[in-house]
Amino acid sequence: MEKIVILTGAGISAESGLATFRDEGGLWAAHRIEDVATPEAFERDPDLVHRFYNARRTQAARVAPNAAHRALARLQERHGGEVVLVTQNVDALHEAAGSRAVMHMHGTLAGALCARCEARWPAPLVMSTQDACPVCGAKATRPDIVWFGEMPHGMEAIWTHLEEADVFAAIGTSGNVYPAAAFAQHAGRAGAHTIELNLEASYNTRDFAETRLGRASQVVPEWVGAVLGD
Ligand code: BV8
Repeated sequence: MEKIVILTGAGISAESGLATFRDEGGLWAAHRIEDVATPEAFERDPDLVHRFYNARRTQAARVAPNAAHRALARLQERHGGEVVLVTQNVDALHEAAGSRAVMHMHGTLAGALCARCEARWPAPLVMSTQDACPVCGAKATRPDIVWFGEMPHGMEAIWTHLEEADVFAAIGTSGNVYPAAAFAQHAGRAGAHTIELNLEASYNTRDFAETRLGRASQVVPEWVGAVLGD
């Protein structure tokens, strides 16, 4: 049976009520990346960075998965071949929809990390510079999120999955951020059929053999239905 590798981005969570990054009124309209999503930003103003992620963590706790998340969980459940789900998203909506083994390449809002000893633990809803690391006691706790200039998680395994994929689908991502934006080309070169499911053609739309435009809650269940033949 076909091995399917999927990459999701902020667009799959948009209809659940979470802001994307680069759309109208998106996160980068309200904050500059340099001020809230880089290690230098955290060095410079950790309170501002904590405020940015506390707001997103609180918002993410309030929303529910939509039909697109549920369709991917159904695909994982019902497809005879391997389905690998990689997400750039830091929310937990794939898990809430029943997906398993989700690879959060950019980290998660649910995780906390010690900038001193690299210990990890479940993040409280509100994090602050006054929190002490439960392992080393340093007041150096940060969101367990991959910022710009930091290495995304699981890259070795992801490149191998892409080389083994028969189908690679990118869902709700603008194709602006690397290395995720290079996945379609990498999978295509290794022989995968590449498909983008998005509200509008992504920045790297030329890397895809097939494009299905529309809202994720529409096009993802349709695509999953076609794959499962039901
Ligand atoms: C690294 C966590 C190296 C934070 C994020 C120049 C050229 C190439 C690369 C670079 C360069 N300069 C710098 C770089 C590297 C940099 C990069 O790519 N920069 C870009 C801006 C040029 N990348 C990095 O720094 C990465 N690390 O390269 O490390 C290294 C090597 C060795 C050792 C150490 C380090 C790290 C990147 C990760 C950064 N962290 N997020 C947070 O979440 O707060 S990235 C951030 O953008 C999010 O994670 C998100 O996943 C990602 C991409 O955004 P999208 O998910 O695509 O969202 P976006 O809003 O852009 O698009 C939404 C899409 O949905 C749109 O297409 C829209 O049409 C669609 N949509 C909207 N509504 C719907 C919909 N679709 C369907 N239905 C709807 N209803």
